[in-house]
Amino acid sequence: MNVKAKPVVVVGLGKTGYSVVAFFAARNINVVAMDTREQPPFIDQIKQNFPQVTLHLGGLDQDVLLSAEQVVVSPGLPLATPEIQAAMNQNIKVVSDIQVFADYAKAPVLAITGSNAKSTVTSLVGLMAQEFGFKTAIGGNLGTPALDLIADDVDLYVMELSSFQLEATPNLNPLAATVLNISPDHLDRYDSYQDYYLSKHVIFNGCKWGVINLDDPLSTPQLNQPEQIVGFTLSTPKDNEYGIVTCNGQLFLAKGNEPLLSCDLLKIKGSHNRSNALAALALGEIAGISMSSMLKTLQSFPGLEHRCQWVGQHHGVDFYNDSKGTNVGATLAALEGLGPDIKGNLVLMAGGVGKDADFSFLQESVAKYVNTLVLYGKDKHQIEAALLGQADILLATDFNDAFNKACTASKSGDSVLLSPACASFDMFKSFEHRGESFVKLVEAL
Ligand code: UMA
Ligand code: ADP
Repeated sequence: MNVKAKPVVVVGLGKTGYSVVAFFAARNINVVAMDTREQPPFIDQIKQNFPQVTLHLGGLDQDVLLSAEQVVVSPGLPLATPEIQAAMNQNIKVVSDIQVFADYAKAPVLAITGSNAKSTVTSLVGLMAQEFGFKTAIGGNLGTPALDLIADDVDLYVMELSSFQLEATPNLNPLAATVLNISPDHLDRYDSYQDYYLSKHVIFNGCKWGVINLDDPLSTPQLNQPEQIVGFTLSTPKDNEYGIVTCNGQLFLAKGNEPLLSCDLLKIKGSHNRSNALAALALGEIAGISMSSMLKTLQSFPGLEHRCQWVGQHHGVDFYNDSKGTNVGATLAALEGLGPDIKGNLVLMAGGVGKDADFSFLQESVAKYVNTLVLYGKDKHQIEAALLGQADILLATDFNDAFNKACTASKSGDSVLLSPACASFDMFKSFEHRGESFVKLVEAL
């Protein structure tokens, strides 16, 4: 190792930070790592596997940051953190792990962001590519850190990217990029709504193809224009666009005026999922995946756990787990997607950490589809104030109490939907933990 070289400073020792340390250590690059926490999640693994790495814990060391060749900052830590800002002001290169990934990845990259649907579309396109026979690496915000995916034999990278990752990724240069949709989220981290959605639009920097949601103006590139554009829409598509056509009274996914697949054959339900299927087709075609592989995958993909997932029926009541509904836009999509198919009354369980969201955007859909709203968690009173009068509201003391109240409020033929419109961190480790807790309560009935 060249110990005299300026170090790469890795900030944050969660999943991302560990992957960055491992990546540079494997290339004999001098790494220093730091975290604001005394006991970050991957500290034991770092000490054991990379004893040569110098550690600074319990705060960010300004002098070390200013001595860096480059700083690789984890997505959970805002760039506005004063020590990071000070480094940027001294022209130290501060980037995300995604920028390092972009610098090293040799195969084409499909880059997917948006306020919602990222994981669904990323997984769908990844499965399509695998079905076609591409050696496909799938990850990013979805779970596997980007640098863990770098390998010489990869044919295609399919990457889910968050605004937190993209804000420090100036040069991604993907084959194709998409901002699937925009609705308010993470307003506790950004100064304004515009700051939030513009941070996503750097995904188009240097990209060849932009895949645009024609139903959402904020999905259109705002900062840089891709060389070519493919649009998708839930309306009738023009030539070379993806959309929906009606044939003999049935809805079909279509390209231009050519019907491709009856929507009844999709396992993922709701108009939002039709939009997701169209986005996946557009991205997949650009990557060179055959139409037959894509349509086969669309017919077998059951959807991901915790996304509008039917998890059981007890005493005639259907239970749906949409724990990944962590913002208002997602809960809106769940209500609009499931609502029309629900025959009896709908009981919605919502609450948690609201991230400064405006819950009044839910008013219309709640009034239309929800009979009883059971609210729990840190920001339950904010939601209550925004939705007063739109449905019967019950306030719960904790998650178990919310579930019991939802069960009491429902009878045979009704449905209970957990779609919190909030993050889970006030009561759970993650949205998965929240969804699993819901499923356990359903199973115990
Ligand atoms: N943190 C500190 N001090 C530090 C560094 C981090 O307190 O010095 C805190 C952050 O405030 C945050 C937590 O640690 O609360 C985790 O942050 P992290 O950057 O270490 O997170 P990782 O474990 O590396 O996981 C990240 C993504 N998490 C976030 O962006 C918060 C994961 O997305 C992603 O799967 C993983 O990298 C691999 O790419 C999760 C997520 O919640 C699913 N993403 C947000 C979302 O989808 O809404 C953006
Ligand atoms: P992300 O990775 O962006 O959070 P997911 O695919 O995990 O996206 O879905 C998250 C939530 O968003 C789900 O709870 C689902 O109800 C909702 N959702 C899925 N597709 C869409 C869409 N096209 N528009 C709006 N909301 C959606």
